[in-house]
Amino acid sequence: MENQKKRIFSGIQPSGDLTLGSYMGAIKNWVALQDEYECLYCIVDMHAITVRQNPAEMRRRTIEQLAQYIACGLDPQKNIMFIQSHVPQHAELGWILGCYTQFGELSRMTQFKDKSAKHKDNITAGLFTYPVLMAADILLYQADLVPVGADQKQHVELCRDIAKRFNSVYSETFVLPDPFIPKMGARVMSLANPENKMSKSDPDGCIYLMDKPEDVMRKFKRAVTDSEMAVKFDKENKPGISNLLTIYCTATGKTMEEAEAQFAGQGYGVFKPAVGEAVVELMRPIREEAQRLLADKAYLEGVYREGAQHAQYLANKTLSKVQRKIGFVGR
Ligand code: ATP
Ligand code: LTN
Repeated sequence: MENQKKRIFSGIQPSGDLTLGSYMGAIKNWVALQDEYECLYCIVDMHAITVRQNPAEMRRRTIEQLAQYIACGLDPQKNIMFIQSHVPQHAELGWILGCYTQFGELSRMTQFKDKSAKHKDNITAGLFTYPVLMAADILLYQADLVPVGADQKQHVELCRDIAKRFNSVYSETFVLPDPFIPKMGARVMSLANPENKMSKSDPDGCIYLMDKPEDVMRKFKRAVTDSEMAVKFDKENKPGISNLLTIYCTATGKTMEEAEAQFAGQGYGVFKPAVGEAVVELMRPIREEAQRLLADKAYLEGVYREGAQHAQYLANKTLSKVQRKIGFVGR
């Protein structure tokens, strides 16, 4: 990490199995950017516990998620891959940054509003301060770029505001990060309910990266569309078809014009299975490689242990600078 490359940080919560949404919105771009940047890719288990998790399931998913990161094409030799809770500096900086974040700012976060509406019986302080921990994740590593889906843009903007505020009080300390949001695939919608984002904690209409081909095909054949016949991109009036077209283009690399031309005059009965097949082919090598990697737990353990060590080294540099600036006595 001693060269001049710009830095990337991103993470995904082990709150459910990885989905086609997290692949197209985030991981696909992580893979594309891994040569150009120094990258840290994290499994953010501390974020996941902001809503109740089953402990055994979360442990399983955390390891599987690492295997899936690698299977998607992230090279452990090139990238630092680690588990958030293995680097306690995240929590320490998170506390400090919380003292530079306004209650009002956190109250305006749409993810908090959505999730607190969904988990009415468990609206914890952790759910509320979630974006502060996310800011700590990013700022600890002085990341320049944060590749995420569109839903996370607001959190990255808040992170920037917190960093600016801290810098203006104590002099230049943090790099201001930019979100990196893909032009296509930034917001994959649910197949069952195309008005909603495809979300791993909402199994209805969700494609999981590890789904078997027959399940993927079944979900695509059942995807909610409309009562017309035309395979045309029109987000307002044809949200289901527009979502399927976006998935098809992202999976195959075709442009929207090419896809529309390919399916012109054909019914949904031809189009839907074609999208399913494109996704099956996209996911097949990922699923097979993830299964192969999962058979070698010692290898995966080596990757996350080494990742945490490397991450701690980098995190400590920022954390000690911050502690000194705010007036903590050195240890
Ligand atoms: P949860 O339902 O537990 O909140 P999630 O399915 O929304 O989880 P996250 O872990 O929050 O997934 O997101 C992982 C990454 O994938 C983030 O960068 C997020 O923006 C992106 N992402 C998640 N869902 C989608 C989607 N449907 N379309 C595009 N990007 C997505
Ligand atoms: N909030 C993100 C996950 C996340 C993240 C991060 C993403 C936690 N910390 C730092 C980018 C950078 C989400 O996807 N729900």
